[in-house]
Amino acid sequence: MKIVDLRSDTVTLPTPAMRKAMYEAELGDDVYGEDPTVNRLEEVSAERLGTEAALLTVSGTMSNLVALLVHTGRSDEVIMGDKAHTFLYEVGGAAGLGGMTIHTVANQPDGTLDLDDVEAAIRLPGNVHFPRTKLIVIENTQNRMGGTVLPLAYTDALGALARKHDLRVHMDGARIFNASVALGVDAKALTRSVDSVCFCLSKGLACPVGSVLCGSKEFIAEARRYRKMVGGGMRQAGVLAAAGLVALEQMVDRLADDHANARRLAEGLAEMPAIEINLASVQSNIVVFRVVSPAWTTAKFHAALLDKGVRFNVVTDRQFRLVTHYGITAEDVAHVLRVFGQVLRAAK
Ligand code: TLP
Repeated sequence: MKIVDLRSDTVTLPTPAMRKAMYEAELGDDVYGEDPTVNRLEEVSAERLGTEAALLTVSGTMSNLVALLVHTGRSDEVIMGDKAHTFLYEVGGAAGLGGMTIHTVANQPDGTLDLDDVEAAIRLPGNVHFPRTKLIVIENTQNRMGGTVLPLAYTDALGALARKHDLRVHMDGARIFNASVALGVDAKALTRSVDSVCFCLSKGLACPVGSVLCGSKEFIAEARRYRKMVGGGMRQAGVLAAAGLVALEQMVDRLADDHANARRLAEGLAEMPAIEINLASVQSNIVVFRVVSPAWTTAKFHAALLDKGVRFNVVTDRQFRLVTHYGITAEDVAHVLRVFGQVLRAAK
């Protein structure tokens, strides 16, 4: 049976060029700062995102945690969306390991945080009762809202608001290159108003492991200490960085194919009466939809598709997520739409 895996872009396998680069990578001990391939990836990443410095970490979760640790002190408050990955899916590390308070504001359907909501969430300084607000976290693209892309004018406006209140901004840019490709805007511009940003190598860019945290020289020097603290000091990590360098060179522009495939999927699903989908939210490689027909429960629908070889994730009750990526072709999309059609027709 043909299997099409749309659970996540994290399931991507490294390309032949990556495997070759990994095999041939020049290596050293990165905890001593001596791995030339890691050093090169960090330089190239900083250049791509317009920051002074960068740091290779194990995962997006580690990059976000380390960034939050650098930006805050004990009990300090961090404002983020109620649908932020860092709030929902990072095991509460900010509280559990960093002693931070998280103050959520509602993510809007387009993935943004309303600037008035953010301003209202900022604690008045000087009141002995309050934790201190230190940081705002935004996510681009916004995974849970369906891979929505934060526009440049928005990130600039949020940055200005943060500066007005002397706050820092961290961008969880796990899929920042998807945002850049979707908007046709250089990633540098999307990060010019934030103090730190991380992006993932191991999602749409198809690397086996890794995320890169970017920021000022002082920020990265501190981040390097916290990365060590949380056990993320890797040694001959150049084997991973080598794949990252290939990814930045060869795998960014092709994200447009993933976006086109997601669009096709979404448009096909929109024609099926049992399914409800907001086409406006499909802006990158993620498709979130609901099954509204009473003929189905969440578990029954999920199992029926899995049984036909189509893998995807449940988001919440009746809500599902499909993610396109390097391993998915236009033919796979056509196949998946045929299977959805068959399964839905059989339920009538
Ligand atoms: N997202 C994964 C799962 O954890 C849900 C996925 O399949 O989408 N920020 C964002 C916006 C993410 O989507 C993810 C991973 C992370 C951070 C964490 O990255 P990793 O998995 O490398 O720790």
